Amino acid sequence: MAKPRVLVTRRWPDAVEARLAEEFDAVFSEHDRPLDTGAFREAFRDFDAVLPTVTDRIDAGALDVDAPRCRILANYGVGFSHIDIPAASARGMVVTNTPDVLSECTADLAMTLLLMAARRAGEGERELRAGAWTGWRPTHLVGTRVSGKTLGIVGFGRIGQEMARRAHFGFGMDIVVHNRSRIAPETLARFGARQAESLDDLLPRCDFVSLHCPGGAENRHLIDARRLALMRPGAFLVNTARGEVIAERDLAEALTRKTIAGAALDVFDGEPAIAPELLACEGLVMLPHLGSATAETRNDMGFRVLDNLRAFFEGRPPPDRVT
Ligand code: 8YV
Repeated sequence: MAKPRVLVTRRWPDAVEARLAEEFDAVFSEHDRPLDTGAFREAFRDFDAVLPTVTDRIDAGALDVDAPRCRILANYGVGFSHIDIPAASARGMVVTNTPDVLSECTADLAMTLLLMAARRAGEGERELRAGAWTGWRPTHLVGTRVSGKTLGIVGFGRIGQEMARRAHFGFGMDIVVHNRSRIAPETLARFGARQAESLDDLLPRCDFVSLHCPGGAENRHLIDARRLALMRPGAFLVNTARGEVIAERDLAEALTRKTIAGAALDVFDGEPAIAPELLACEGLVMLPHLGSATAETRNDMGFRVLDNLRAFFEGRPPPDRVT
């Protein structure tokens, strides 16, 4: 039997590409750039599987293909708000993702961002590299203590729980969570956490707020001017989830007016373009979507995609089906 024809839209780690090439008739992106609508339509006609990433916007237009050959979109990443799931389902395509394997590294990065913002690490490094450091003094780049403070976690899935573990056991933080469904008391107890009645109830109680909810239409601008105004004046906001969860203009305004103390972002609405308002915020910490960017995790994500493909083409249910 011919091997399934598989399109990999970006370059993946060598070990994963080698395995894909062994097990499938795999075609790897020539240019390592996001595909456009036309390229996707062609791919859905020519391939049995397409393996996209967060940079591939697969909307109803891209999926507007009669009788596509493609039967599975095996996404390299846990978030899938870049794929129009109902449109993919209507074309008979299964969608899978890569949960679990990136939870720890993404939580590590969220903790890094939280610490960088609180301790003004980005400002300090920029000052030093600019040759502007004049030496130690008691009032120089004084930040905010992290240990023992209250952390609000928005979205208490796998990544949110790993964040809670780090913050509670590593930094003695008090954890409050907001989640769209009720979290079992024994799960909360594992992280010394309690669940807030609502997001509006959580925000005023926290010194730090870290976002770990999905993106997409349902959470677009979940953090807007009204909710930023509910945060404490000394509070910090951290986002390793999706850029669209924050109304970026409102955040820039809150930072400029100092109605909150700071923020740290790994994801942006419309990335890789960064809103000029954000770039103008001197104390804002920004990283280029590095949440899962470790060699170990990027390999594990790839092998997780392989598990899903193998199961699908052997007629078994793919373990990480999202539809
Ligand atoms: C991934 C992410 O690296 O998995 C996700 O949802 O945000 C990132 O950490 C990226 O999405 C790869 O597609």
